[in-house]
Amino acid sequence: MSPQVRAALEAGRPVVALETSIVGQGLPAPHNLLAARGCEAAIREEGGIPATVAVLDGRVRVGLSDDDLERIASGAIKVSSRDLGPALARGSNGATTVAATVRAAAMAGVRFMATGGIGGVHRGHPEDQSADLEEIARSPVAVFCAGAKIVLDLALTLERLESLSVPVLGYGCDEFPAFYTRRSGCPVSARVDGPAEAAGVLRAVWETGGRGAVVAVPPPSDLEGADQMARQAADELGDVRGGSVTPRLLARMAELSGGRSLDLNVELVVNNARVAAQVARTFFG
Ligand code: PSU
Ligand code: MN
Repeated sequence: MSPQVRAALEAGRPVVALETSIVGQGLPAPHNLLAARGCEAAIREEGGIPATVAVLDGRVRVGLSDDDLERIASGAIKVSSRDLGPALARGSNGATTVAATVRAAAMAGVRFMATGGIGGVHRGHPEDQSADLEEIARSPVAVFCAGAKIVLDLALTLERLESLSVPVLGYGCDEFPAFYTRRSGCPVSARVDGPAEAAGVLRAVWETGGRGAVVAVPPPSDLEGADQMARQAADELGDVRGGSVTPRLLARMAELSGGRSLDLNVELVVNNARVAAQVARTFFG
């Protein structure tokens, strides 16, 4: 843990964890570092402390310097929760997914985390389910996101979260956002309006034995034609499977949208970090 994160946790200040797979794999330069630095700045503006997570030189790190961030941007393997052991033992540099990040956050005692979109059940390949879902169910961390990427099967993803007993809280919305669009047609399990209600609901979730929760924040704007582009990107994937599916789909969405998906991706992840910090501040206030 960085000294700042440790001191903030000891003082009961609002700490918000951030993932780095978005830096290492999800977004190309310069959007990746813009997103990471934008999230950290938004959390600080709201009076919070950012705790960006990665594996560096085989150590799980909670709270990165800007040099550390640049090392992740310049080349790191994708580390989901099951990859933590091998990455540590081999001394790797790793960019952590939501799954690995919530695990690290839980180990450090951080309760709030922000990302762009969580992983989920892939369209047409329901056997490809992100470890994000199980790991959120296990870790007492609230994950702020703009839903799950539109390239996923949202209805099946929500079914899995229901089976795993993970509350899906719509932040000022009744529908689960679809990352590039505000509406998906799929209902959330409960709606929360504003930081006070969100903080109160999370407190009650944790007091009644709940562990992880998803807080779904609608993206600031909609990407025109996102649904069509997502279908095309998924259709074109062919035999690609496993961990490279998500980065490939995101890259194809960027091409098909002429780069607009990248700008929206940066905007929405920074927005999620800001909302997470506002809720964390209310929670600890
Ligand atoms: N969604 C994005 N960008 C990303 C990811 C999701 O818009 O970079 C990353 C997150 O780190 C998420 C991971 O945890 O992809 C899910 O990958 P997989 O499906 O392999 O579990
Ligand atoms: Mn996957």
